[in-house]
Parts: sequence; structure tokens; C-alpha cells
Amino acid sequence: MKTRTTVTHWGAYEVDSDGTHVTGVRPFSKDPDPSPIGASLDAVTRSRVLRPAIRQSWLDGGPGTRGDLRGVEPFVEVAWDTALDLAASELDRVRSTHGNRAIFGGSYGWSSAGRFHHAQSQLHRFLAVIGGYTDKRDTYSHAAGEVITPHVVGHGYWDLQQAHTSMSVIAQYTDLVVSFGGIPLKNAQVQNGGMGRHTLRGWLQAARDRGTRFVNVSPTRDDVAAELDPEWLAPRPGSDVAVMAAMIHTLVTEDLADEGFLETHCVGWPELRSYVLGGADGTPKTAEWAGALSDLDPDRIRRLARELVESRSMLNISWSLQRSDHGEQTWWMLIALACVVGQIGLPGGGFGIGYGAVASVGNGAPRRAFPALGRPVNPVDDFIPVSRIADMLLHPGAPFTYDGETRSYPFIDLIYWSGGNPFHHHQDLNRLTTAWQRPSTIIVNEPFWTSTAKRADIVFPATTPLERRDIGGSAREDFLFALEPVIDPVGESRDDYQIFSDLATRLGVEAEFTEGRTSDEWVRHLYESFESRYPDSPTYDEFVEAGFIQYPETPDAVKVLFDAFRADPEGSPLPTPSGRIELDSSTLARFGHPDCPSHPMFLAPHEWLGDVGEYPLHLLSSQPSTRLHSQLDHGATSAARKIDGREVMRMHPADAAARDISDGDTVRVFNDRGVCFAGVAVTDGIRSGVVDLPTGAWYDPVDPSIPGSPCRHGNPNVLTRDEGTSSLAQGPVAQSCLVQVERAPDAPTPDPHASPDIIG
Ligand SMILES: Nc1nc2c(c(=O)[nH]1)N[C@H]1C(S)=C(S)[C@@H](COP(=O)(O)OP(=O)(O)OC[C@H]3O[C@@H](n4cnc5c(=O)[nH]c(N)nc54)[C@H](O)[C@@H]3O)O[C@H]1N2
Ligand SMILES: Nc1nc2c(c(=O)[nH]1)N[C@H]1C(S)=C(S)[C@@H](COP(=O)(O)OP(=O)(O)OC[C@H]3O[C@@H](n4cnc5c(=O)[nH]c(N)nc54)[C@H](O)[C@@H]3O)O[C@H]1N2
Ligand SMILES: [Mo]
Repeated sequence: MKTRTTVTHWGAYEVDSDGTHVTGVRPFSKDPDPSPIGASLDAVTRSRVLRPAIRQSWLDGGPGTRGDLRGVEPFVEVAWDTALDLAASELDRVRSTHGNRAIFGGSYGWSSAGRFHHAQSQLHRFLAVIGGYTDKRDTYSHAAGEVITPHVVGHGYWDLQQAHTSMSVIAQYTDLVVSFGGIPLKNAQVQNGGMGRHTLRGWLQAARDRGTRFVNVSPTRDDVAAELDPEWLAPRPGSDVAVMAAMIHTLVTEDLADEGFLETHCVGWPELRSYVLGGADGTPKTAEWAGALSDLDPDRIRRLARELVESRSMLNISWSLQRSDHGEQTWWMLIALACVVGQIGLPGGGFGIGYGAVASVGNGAPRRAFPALGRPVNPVDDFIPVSRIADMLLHPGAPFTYDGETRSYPFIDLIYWSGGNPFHHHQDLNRLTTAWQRPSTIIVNEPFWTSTAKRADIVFPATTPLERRDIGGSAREDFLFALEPVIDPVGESRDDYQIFSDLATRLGVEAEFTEGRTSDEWVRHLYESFESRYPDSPTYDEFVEAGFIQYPETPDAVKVLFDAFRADPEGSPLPTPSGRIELDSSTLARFGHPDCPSHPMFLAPHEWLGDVGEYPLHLLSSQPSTRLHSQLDHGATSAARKIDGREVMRMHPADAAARDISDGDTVRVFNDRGVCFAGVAVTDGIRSGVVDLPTGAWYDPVDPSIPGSPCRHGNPNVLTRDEGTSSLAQGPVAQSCLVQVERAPDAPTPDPHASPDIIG
């Protein structure tokens, strides 16, 4: 038996193995609040792609044959050399026939922890050295926020997040935390790259122990942990911007706005003020107005506004709010409200975006520039906003707007995906299924037979981090882990690096791709280039021997967002056109998008409870507590929460009673876009009129050959809408979705983790 420390996106663990299987998992001893997702690590050897596999008609008829049979017909297993030869010659055909822009290599997805073997980075490096590829911009997490934030505060969201007020400062100074979308501990289990310690629960408890009061503005109660004794205000999803506008209205009309801060640190206050007071459209944004839209008590909205200025207050907003129609407005109006309150730059005051969304927000400085594989320049400059993929495939040549530019969708003849699962993550999967039939060839590197791997033409079996040597950790954390192989590669799987090296050899660019290093040499090289910058670090061999490094806290880890800007707005201006926070943006005025105007405003979502027709329930699809997206859905932690093998949707008792639904039943969830079956948990922890079906149950249509066939496993993305947030960011809008629900005692039995049919 062998035991090693390993790191995953949900934390570090001690893993025992017998060489081929994981036989035991224990949380890392230094983690005070380990995630239960780790208990599923033994599932890494199940549902695996064992050998290279080619879709039957593609193999028989060549590229472009029967794209409509993707996900329907069997695969043929072939030798590695055969599969690599076929893939290399097809990449060559596409680039010489249509140019490299016809290769879509955006490959959005979280891959695994481990800095060298990061699947998406490996793919991007490979495609760049063979002449380039069409890429994607931004993330499904917060595309709308990423594009609007620089127009408001100058900084990109990633930099802003690094600069966030530390949780330790909040614990010490903040009297009142008001959070739209809560601070869900379920999400703080996770950090891209992994972490040694989960610290958020401890900081929140320390704040509570000192007397901090929490207000959870969210359709779901447990978005702020019960032990923090939060007040729960449950608005209609999509109405938060109206509530924030009404709080601004209260502060202005009661003479509580910080006019000094607005004068010295902001531009555009007169325009926003006029909107809020009704000057622009004749509708004052009163608490009564917001109460009618949100279904919150107008008196409570007014009092909450006053409480914000009467105490040291922190306003937080989750990322989920901007994953909705007009999502740009949510973060912008929150920042505007914080400006009117006037505590930005004070310890424990102001605003935060995404405390609780992942583990690192408020975690302090990047202590070190951690080792990572560099990204060579992509010779192709075409890109799409990340979630416009189905649009791109369906409408090559069509124009789209993005951050003030008008561009057009390239024609795509080949998709290469490595480290992501679009048939988990994309909205309106039935539409994606149609779009996915268009390219001549789809190549996927995957460890598992996911719904995306099942819809490829060429599948290369990839290893998982437990099967390879790497360096793991997150730049926003103080641990670095030495990953060593714990089990042998499963089946004939190979590292992504090996797959791309072998393709590079066939395309004559091996030297450029590998730079003459094996993967072990790369890992050592990355570490040693890092170590040379920080001479107090151990040597590579000492690092591997120890298993991990923990770096001491540095003084700059304690931060207050925008403290320097507050103290001296002229001397430390923000990188916006005005140097100040922009509450009305001349840039956005110039763009002239009615769906993203020059100042934040409430714009009713396309689908929400304020305007229901045939589909009276608002479907939220939040992040799952029992896994990371679709990863380890086939593990024990995820399985234990399911009902009859289906994902569980939360529903309010009144909505359940009206449909004769009981706790534990199976239901059919549907709208014009699709149908899925799910289990039901009846709970008063969710607002009536709202249901929540977490993401990540592997898409499992009853009959994939029939368009629109119901998902029997509970993937919400058969129901969600595939549309951009606005002409500005074109971000995904998963959270703006209406459905109907009915009992379905005879629902078909799911079988999501089975391998496809394989021929010899
Ligand atoms: N309805 C709805 N949909 C959503 C969201 C929502 O809120 N609602 N949220 C969205 C968000 S925020 C996100 S980030 C996305 C997440 O979407 P994804 O990031 O695509 O989801 P994952 O399940 O993490 O997919 C990662 C894939 O990489 C594979 N993988 C892991 N390690 C390796 C490796 O070493 N090599 C290779 N080749 N592959 C590997 C895994 O097996 C898995 O299939 O989902 C989005 N979708
Ligand atoms: N365990 C686990 N943790 C994860 C992930 C995972 O897959 N599993 N995924 C990670 C990733 S990639 C991301 S991007 C982050 C995402 O972080 P978030 O986007 O913050 O996560 P969600 O769970 O989608 O949403 C948080 C809460 O927002 C509330 N909410 C939704 N819509 C509204 C609304 O209109 N108004 C209000 N007031 N509240 C609303 C919901 O009740 C939901 O519980 O999570 C990360 N953390
Ligand atoms: Mo995300």
C-alpha cells in the first residue's frame, strides 16, 4: 500500500492506494474544515475511457459523416497510433483548407488541480504552436461581471478580487453584512487549483462571535449558515437591482447619502440620482416600487438602507446574480449602493463581490507567483464570448457585439475540447445538440465517459492527477503540494501532455511544443524557476520528499479594498477614464446599448416571477454541494444526496401541495426548451415560487436519437435559456429561467455513468 498527499480543487487529502485503486482517503491534517467531496476520490477509476475510441461513422466515412449520430451510435476502439494519426491528419486538413480559425479550441472548463497538467493550458499551448485557434473570452462564472467591472472601477474582476478586504478585517470591524445571494459555505469548499485549508467558516464564526449581524438576501435560506443566526429576506430572483435602487432612494430622500464621497470619489452621481428619484422615466424607485417587484416588505427595505449607514456595513453580492438576463446591472448597482453608503475604503466597510463563491475571496495576497505553464501567443485573434458557442456553430459569419466592438462568428470545422464538459455547463442543451452536429470533427480528451466525451468523434483517454506527477496549489493560498502518482494510469490512458506531444510530433512541431522536456522534466523545471525567485524555498527533491510547503503569512495579506483610493483619490486614482468610480459611464453611453445603459438600472429579466405565463416557477440551478460541477458525480458523496439516482430539486411546501407532490417524489420539470426528471426535497428553506436544481448531474437523455428527449437524471441545462446577458458582455443567463413541475411516478430509470456501446 502507498499513501500520498494530493490536492484537488476542493482541498488536500491523504490518499491510500494498492497501486491500481484508491483504498482510503483522509482529509489533510492541516485543514480545519475539509470538504466531504474528497470521500468520492475512489471514483476516479470508474466510468473511465479505457482506450482511444472513434465514432463508428466518422471512422467509416471520414470527417463530416453523420454528425447527427454524435451521442447516438457506438464507438470503435483503436490503437493509440491509429487515433493519433487520424487526429493529426484531420487537424492538418482543417487548417490547410479553412485556416486555423476554423479550429475552436476555447475548451472552457475547470480541468483538474495541478499546474503543469492543466488540460486547457496544454491544449492552448498545442493549438498555438500548430498555427492557432479560435478562442473564448471570460468565464461561465462571471462573464457579465468581468466585462462591466473595468468600466466601473477600472480594475478587472480578477485584480479586484485579489484586492478584496480580508475576511480577518471583516471579522474584526464589520457590524452588519448584507449579502445578495448569501455567502454559501457549500461553494467555498472549492478553489481553482486547490487549497490546504478551508478558512471561511472560521472567519464568519469569528465575526459572529464578535457580534456581526448577517442579512441573507436570497431565495434560499441556507445561503448564509444557520450558525451565524442570519436574518433571511427572500426576494424574487432577478429583482435585486430594484431592491438596491430603492435603498439608494431611501438614503437620498432621507438625506443619508454620503454626498461627500459621491462628490470626491465618483462620477455620474447626478445621472444615477435622477434615475432613482424618477427624473428620467417618471418612476421614483421607492421601497414600494421595489417591494412590488421583489415581494419584500417596503418597510424592511427602508430600514435596511438606514442600518447600512448607521453601522460599519459590508455589502456582498454572489456571482450567481450576474449569471442572469441583464446580469451586468447587479454588480454595478451594488457598487453604486456602496458608494451612496460611503464606507468604501474603510476597514470592514464598502462592498465585496463573491465572498463565499470560492474559498479564496478575502483570503489575502498571492504570497508567491506560483509555478504555471506559460501560454504562448495564439496567432489567431478570433474569439467568442464564452457562452456564445451554439450561436457561433449555428450562425457562422453572423455579427455579434462584445464590449463595444462588433465582430463576427468564425466558421468552425473542428472542435477540440480538453478539460471541460460543455454538455454539463452550457445552457439549452437541446440547442447545443443541434449546433454540435455542424463541425466535421470533434476531438475530446477526457478521463471519463462524460456526456461530452460520448458526443465526440475521437476520444483520447486522459489520466487524472492521481496518475501523474505535478505541482498543485492556488496562487491565492499559502500551500504548494508535490503531487506524485498514487495509482497506475487507468486502462491505456495517457497524460494530456503526452497526447499533445505525440500529435505535435506528427505535425512537425514537437520541438516547439515540448521544448525538449519530458513531463517530469517540465514539472521540475517549473518548480526550479519558481524556487530561484524565492531562495528560501526547499529544493525540488526536498519538496517532493516533504509532500508540501506551507509559506508563512506575510503582512500584505491583510487588505482593505480601495483604502488608498479613499485616502487620496487624486494621488491613487482608479484606472477608469475619470480616475473615479463610474456611476454613469461615458464609455457605455457611447456604446449605446439599450440593454446595458450608461448607468445601472433595473431591467426586467426575459424570464422571471414578475411576468409568468405558462411556466409559473423560477428555476435556479445553483452550484452543487456534493461535487464540483459534473466532476465526481459518479462518486459516493454525490450519489448519497440523490433520490432514486436522480438529482434533487428543492421546492416550497405550498408549491408542492398545489401539485400533489410529496418529499422524496420524482417529478417532471419542463418548459418549451426541454424536459428533465428529478427527485424532490420539500422545504420551507426556499422561497415559494422558486425551485432549485443544482448543476452537474450528467446529461442523460432517454433516447439521444430523438431531438429534445428528456434528461432522466436531472440536468437543469435542458431547461435554461441560451442567450447573452446583454449586448455588452454576452454572458450566460442560466439563472433566468421559468419552468413548470408535475409529479412523475413512472419516470424512466437513469443510467448516466454507463460507457457508450463499444465495438471491438
Ligand atoms: N444551469 C447552470 N449551468 C452552469 C452554471 C450555473 O450556475 N447554472 N454554472 C456555470 C459555471 S460557473 C461553470 S464554471 C461551469 C463549469 O463547467 P465545467 O468546468 O465544464 O465543468 P466540470 O464538470 O468541472 O468539467 C471539467 C471536465 O474536465 C475533465 N477533466 C478533469 N481533469 C482532466 C484532465 O486532467 N484532462 C482532461 N482532458 N480532462 C480533465 C473532467 O472529467 C470534467 O469532465 O458550469 C456552468 N454551467
Ligand atoms: N461545492 C461546489 N462549490 C462550488 C462549485 C461547485 O460546482 N461545487 N462551483 C464553483 C464555481 S465554478 C463557481 S462560478 C462558484 C459560483 O458561485 P455562485 O455563483 O455564488 O453560486 P450559486 O450556487 O450559483 O449561487 C449562490 C446562491 O445565489 C442565490 N441566487 C441565485 N439567484 C439569485 C437572485 O436572483 N437573487 C438573489 N438574491 N440570490 C440568488 C441562490 O440561492 C444560490 O444558492 O461556485 C464555486 N463553488
Ligand atoms: Mo464557475
